[in-house]
Amino acid sequence: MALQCGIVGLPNVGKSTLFNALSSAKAEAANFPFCTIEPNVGVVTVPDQRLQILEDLVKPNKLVPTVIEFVDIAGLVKGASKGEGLGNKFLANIREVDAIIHVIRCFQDDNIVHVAGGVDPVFDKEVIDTELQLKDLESVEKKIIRIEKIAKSGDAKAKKELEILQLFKQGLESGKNARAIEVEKEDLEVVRDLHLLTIKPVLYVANVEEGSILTGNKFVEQLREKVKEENAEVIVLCAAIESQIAEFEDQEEKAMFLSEYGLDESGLNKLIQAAYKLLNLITYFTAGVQEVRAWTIKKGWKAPQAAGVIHSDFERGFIKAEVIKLNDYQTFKTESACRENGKISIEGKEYVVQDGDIMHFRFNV
Ligand SMILES: Nc1nc2c(ncn2[C@@H]2O[C@H](COP(=O)(O)OP(=O)(O)O)[C@@H](O)[C@H]2O)c(=O)[nH]1
Ligand SMILES: [Mg+2]
Repeated sequence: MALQCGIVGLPNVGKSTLFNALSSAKAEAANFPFCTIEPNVGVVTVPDQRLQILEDLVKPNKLVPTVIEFVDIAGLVKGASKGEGLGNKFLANIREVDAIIHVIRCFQDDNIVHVAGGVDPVFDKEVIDTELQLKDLESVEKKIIRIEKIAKSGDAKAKKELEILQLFKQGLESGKNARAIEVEKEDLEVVRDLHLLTIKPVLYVANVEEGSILTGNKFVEQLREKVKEENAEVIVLCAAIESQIAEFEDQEEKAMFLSEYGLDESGLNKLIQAAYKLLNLITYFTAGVQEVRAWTIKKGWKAPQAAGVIHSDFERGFIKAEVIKLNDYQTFKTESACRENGKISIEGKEYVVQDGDIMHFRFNV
């Protein structure tokens, strides 16, 4: 179940540069898959050191990481919600993704035209937010018209729904993103079918010039100040440099290049991991000699549902799960040594799978 993150932003902010860097990032091992499914959709391996740890311990024939997908969504412009600049098509693309990576230009380069004149991250963010909000407003208003008719006939449920829809309408009209509108969790059901654009989780990428990767710059400060109340993550990177970093196949050379910029990790790695977290995903592992593999689930999933990611039979016929914690595996080296030392716990249907668990499912169908 590869979830998708859409790369969104004004034209000329570095979205495609970032997407291309993600697409060409040489995986850490040859058998890590990467492919571009469509010109603007890329499957990206989620970097995870724990896989290497398990590989060293288990020495499997195959190592399979987990992946997420990135979609390069063409630049939105002011007026997109009214169809400006192929706006409707791009907004439809955003509707399909699970989370939004909003790239914001924080680099000064006179050779590269800024659509609105000067570099102004706060203004840029607002342009995009407004277009998405207008589109959401349209969706909410359409549903209001529909529900109003039912509410008029005295339907209590419709009346309640109408109230909630009005809250969203007011919020959007006042310039709020849907994700910031405070309603009860169960009330969100009322707008679920609308697939609102501004309800999707978001993180910001501040695309800076190479001299500011470590320190940030005044534009980054402005952006941080602006998004403070959103609790959203801001990742500072230089897309141009990331595309160079992504080209290295030799890990030592790559590390040297990174260290020249004072980095211990590429911005892309940070971004991929942040995106994974943004999607509310965690990883569990299966570790056998045939294959050591990372599996993606949503945080909070119980063991049977988590097992279902491997095969629906595992969920249907779930009996129990044997769970080893990674640090126990590291301490005792093998599964049998973990067993002898009482480090395998037997868990039932109610067990909530934790990030990093090494799972073995017992099932019967
Ligand atoms: N100086 C500088 N230029 C960049 C950077 N990222 C992208 N660009 C340039 O900005 C222009 C637009 O980039 P592109 O990725 O196509 O932007 P998009 O329209 O958002 O997809 C290109 O000429 C890029 O080379 C960066 O980090 N620094
Ligand atoms: Mg582009």
